[in-house]
Amino acid sequence: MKRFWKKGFVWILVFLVVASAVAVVRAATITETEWENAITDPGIELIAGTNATLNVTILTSSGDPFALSSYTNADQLEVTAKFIDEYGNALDMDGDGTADIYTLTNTSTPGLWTGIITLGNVTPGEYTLKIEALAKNSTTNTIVDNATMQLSVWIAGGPYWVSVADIKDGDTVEIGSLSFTIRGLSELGAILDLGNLSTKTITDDDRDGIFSWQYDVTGDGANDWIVFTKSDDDSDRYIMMVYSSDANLLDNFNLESDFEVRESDGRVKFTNKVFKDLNNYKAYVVWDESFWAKFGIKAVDYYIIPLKGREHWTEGWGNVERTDIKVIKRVTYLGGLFGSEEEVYSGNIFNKNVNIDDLITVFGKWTGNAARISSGVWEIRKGLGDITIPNSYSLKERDLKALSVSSEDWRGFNPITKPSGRGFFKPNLDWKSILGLEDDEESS
Ligand SMILES: [Ca+2]
Ligand SMILES: [Ca+2]
Repeated sequence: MKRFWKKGFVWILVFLVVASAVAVVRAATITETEWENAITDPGIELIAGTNATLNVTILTSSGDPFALSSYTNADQLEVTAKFIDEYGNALDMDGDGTADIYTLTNTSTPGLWTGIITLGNVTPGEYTLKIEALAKNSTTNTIVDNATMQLSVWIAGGPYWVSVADIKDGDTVEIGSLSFTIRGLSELGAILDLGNLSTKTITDDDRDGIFSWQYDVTGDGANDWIVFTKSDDDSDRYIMMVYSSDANLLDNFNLESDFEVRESDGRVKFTNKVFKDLNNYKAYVVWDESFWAKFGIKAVDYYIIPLKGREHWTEGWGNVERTDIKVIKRVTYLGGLFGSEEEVYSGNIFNKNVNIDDLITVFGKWTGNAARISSGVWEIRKGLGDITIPNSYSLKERDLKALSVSSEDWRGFNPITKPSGRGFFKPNLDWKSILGLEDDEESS
């Protein structure tokens, strides 16, 4: 929410700048910005250590392309970009101690200016980029025309990125050779207990709600970023993000060892179950093991199904956008002679305690991403979560394909291989679509 408002605020700022520019008699306008070598969906995101190209279209106050030929009273044009602090001062973005101002040059298209935005290993987070165009008269030493624009830009700490939801005091995190236990996590910062009486304290010095630690977690000699931030929703939960330039990050992240925990209410929690690993999607059948189910009298089974396709697994602008699943409830009587099926959940699970019938909880716990710079998006390669079920149920892990052809995962009949149903039980859901089988047919 906070970021939304910040983003909204920046847009209001942009609007005010544009509106005030219109009110002044002579003022140019920046009409369009376009990025190359950057993440552009769902917002502008630059990656530390990567050179992005910024293209800007500018019009003069009289609506002509921002070029010397458009002016009779100007002999000098200047277009610059800089990341600014809250006072409007340019920031040092490559760590050499000097503030950085990027110069844009005119392309062969009049009014289209271009420049390279280079970034060192700056702290990941939200930044404001100010673009400024000036037309000057060097004889009178005056500015005869000008335009400015401010953009909110997220700077990612590297092209590989892991997001972990609901990180809290007492959690132990293992990444590569690094292991730490989190203590005293609050808005002020956190203390990381590294073991052997050694601790690392990280604080939110600039009070932007994000605090981070630069450390080589992958052991390749290049520093990575461990970032903590409060989640965007009202849950008060914290998200931990780790950014790296090392692809091994996604494999080094040791949250994958799955284990079972008996909860205080008697239910069993299965942690770090894989929903997505590249193109391999895994469904979970929550199988009724009750007395009535075993004797085929009445069973209530649930199917937790990750949705296939990039549009269901998206991340960007410093947070997880979507990790989508569907949960189908299938009730059968007399071994499937009678029955019904119903979609009981459809949507995002990341950092969400999805409650199904007060029986099952699904929580999207972590994602592992890689930047696909050429297409301007992040790709969620891995998505894992926790599933909590009653002790009168068992959990079966199935590939979507295997589930669609198996007989042992369905009471009575498999609704994909037998869409006409059996007895008085006629399936009414589009199982092929739910399991993403149509996509397979199209692509094969
Ligand atoms: Ca610098
Ligand atoms: Ca590293």
